[in-house]
Amino acid sequence: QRFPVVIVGAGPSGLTIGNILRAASVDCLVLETETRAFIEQRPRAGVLEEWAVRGLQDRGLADHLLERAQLHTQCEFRVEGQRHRFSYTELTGHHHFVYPQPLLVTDLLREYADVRGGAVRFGVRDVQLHGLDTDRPAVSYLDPETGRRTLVHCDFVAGCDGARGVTRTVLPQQARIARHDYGIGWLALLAQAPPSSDCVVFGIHPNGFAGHMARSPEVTRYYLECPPGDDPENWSEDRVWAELQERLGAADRPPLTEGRLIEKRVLDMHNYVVEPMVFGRLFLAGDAAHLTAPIAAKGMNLALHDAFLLGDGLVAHLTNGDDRGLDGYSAACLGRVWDYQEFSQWLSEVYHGASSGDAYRAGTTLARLRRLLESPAAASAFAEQYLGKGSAS
Ligand code: RFL
Repeated sequence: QRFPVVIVGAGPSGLTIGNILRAASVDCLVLETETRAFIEQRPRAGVLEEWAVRGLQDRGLADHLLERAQLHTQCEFRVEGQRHRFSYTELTGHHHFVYPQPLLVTDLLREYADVRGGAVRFGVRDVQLHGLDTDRPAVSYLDPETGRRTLVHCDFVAGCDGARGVTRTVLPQQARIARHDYGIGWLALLAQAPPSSDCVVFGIHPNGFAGHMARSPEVTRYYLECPPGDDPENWSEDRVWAELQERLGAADRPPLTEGRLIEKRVLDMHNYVVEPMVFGRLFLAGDAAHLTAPIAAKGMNLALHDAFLLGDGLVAHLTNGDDRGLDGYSAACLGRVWDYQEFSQWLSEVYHGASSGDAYRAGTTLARLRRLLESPAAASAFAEQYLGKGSAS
């Protein structure tokens, strides 16, 4: 078999690249370890930045999203029982879109496979990459039906297989992977309960950070800071709701609306960045290349930014022999990646300083938050970073 491009991973980055290639009639094959039903339901992100939605829209990939996404215009910090609203749209004229990741993946997959005729194999096992430093690379995998190894020749491999994938592991020794460990955990929860606020709420509390994010009228995402590596079984429904009520409590608001927990997992908060994002004919995109803990809700946005640049770069090379996009790919992605990494670190201190057990850090954290709420210059700098850099390039 031969395809100009093999895309490893059917997440937001891989499927966006596949759609861009198919729109230009470039053939490609997407390889995915999970089933279609599984990836169409896997809950994860939900916050999309305006430039990212515009980038999807420009490529004909946002019709459903624009019909169904909610617009978010403000967020709220809760500290010591007080509520502090931060209206970023009032300040900047820009907003966030909230659209659950499984819906976006479903839209992208339908468009890719069912409308644009893209090839995809689900349930593949033991994906291996070959000859990446030659101009005749290949990818092989175990076919789930026959159990036989299938070899696919290609010109390029897009490594879009996320944080636990295989493509990052084949990088040569000299590739630089910069890592940062926050030393904290977040218990990530999905509750079968309507949102308890019309916006994202951040609870800054000595017991630890807590977050509230609407996902749909029936489902709400919550986060609770916990020790890294904590066992989700330590968190009974009663304990979860008691901590959420305490950390997100506000004197002038009724208690949160409780509901059954449908997801409960501990995320160890860490980040990494692979530099450069290219090795021979392998181009990494999304979480395969860089992870940002969900502190600032940036991961899916970065994955889409990479996908736009890589999809467009591959099309330019394969249809016009124009190499500029591919040559500049890594540097163009990494500018935004490092910008978002820095913002995540800054925001992490706001969220976690008060519960660090260190009175000095708690003091500076609260000063940071006060400045953000009181100084117009600090507020507009925060709004700009929270909403993400403007261009969809
Ligand atoms: P994905 O989505 O992980 O997709 C990778 C795909 O590759 C498959 N795969 C393989 N396929 C073939 N061969 C292999 N060897 C393979 N190994 C893995 C996987 O099954 C999967 O289908 O990566 P992609 O496309 O780079 O997209 C990245 C985003 O998914 C990620 O950054 C976000 O989910 C991060 N994130 C958030 N980002 C936001 O922008 N806003 C948010 O509000 C937000 N909230 C979150 C999040 C991530 C979370 N978790 C679970 C880490 C909330 C959570 C809880």
